[in-house]
Amino acid sequence: MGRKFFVGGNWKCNGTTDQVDKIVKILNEGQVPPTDVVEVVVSPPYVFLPVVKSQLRPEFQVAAQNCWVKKGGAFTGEVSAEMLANLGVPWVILGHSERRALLGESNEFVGDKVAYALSQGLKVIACVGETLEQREAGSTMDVVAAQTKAIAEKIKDWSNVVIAYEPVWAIGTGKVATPDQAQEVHASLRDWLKINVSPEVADSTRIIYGGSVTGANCKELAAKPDVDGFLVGGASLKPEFIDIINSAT
Ligand code: G2H
Repeated sequence: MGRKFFVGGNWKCNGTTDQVDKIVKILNEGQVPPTDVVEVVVSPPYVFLPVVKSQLRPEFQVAAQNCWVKKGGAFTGEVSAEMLANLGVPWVILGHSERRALLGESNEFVGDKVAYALSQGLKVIACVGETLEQREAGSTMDVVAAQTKAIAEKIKDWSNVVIAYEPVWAIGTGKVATPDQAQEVHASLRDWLKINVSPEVADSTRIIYGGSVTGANCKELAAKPDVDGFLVGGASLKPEFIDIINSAT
């Protein structure tokens, strides 16, 4: 299989310059496995990207938490994929459920964003996931498949895409999915890719889990065959993020 473990830290809308210094220090001093074992990407708010990129240990990369859907121009308040590429920011998180829910980003809009970011040379962490209502209605896989399909319709090359499965009910709630719940969706998503994209893409695309991942629950989740890493929110601001990186081994 050979899918390298991937750990992303999504800082969301958090941090002051002092806090950023502290987090970077923790990241830089932590003992972690080598880069052939785990890929680590941290995602500070836009304003801190240049400073974090310049101070972070070289084997860790940075990601933006969003970017505009097309070429920059008269779009007040937006940041374009070209700008991120120009700053040497290699990754971007797109389609996070907080943006889907709070800012009304549709599946199609997220698909367009993923395609445009890839076209500008960025790598994408594309987020999918169902709400509690959708899970209880038995439509988890329909929802996740529709979100993935909207991306699949817009892109051909999946080599620079990581899919983050983040059940909305588990995000920031302390209610982590059980390892079996995560494995079930990851395996179904991989099957979906096999049938609808290609067996090669299904085999090589990393599907990571996000939603209340901590130092305490990461090991069991990481042991599941289709869990290829994590997208971590709250715990990525704390020293336990180093433990989560170490769950790669
Ligand atoms: C899910 C996750 C990071 P948290 O959004 O993307 O956040 O770990 O705080 O649930």
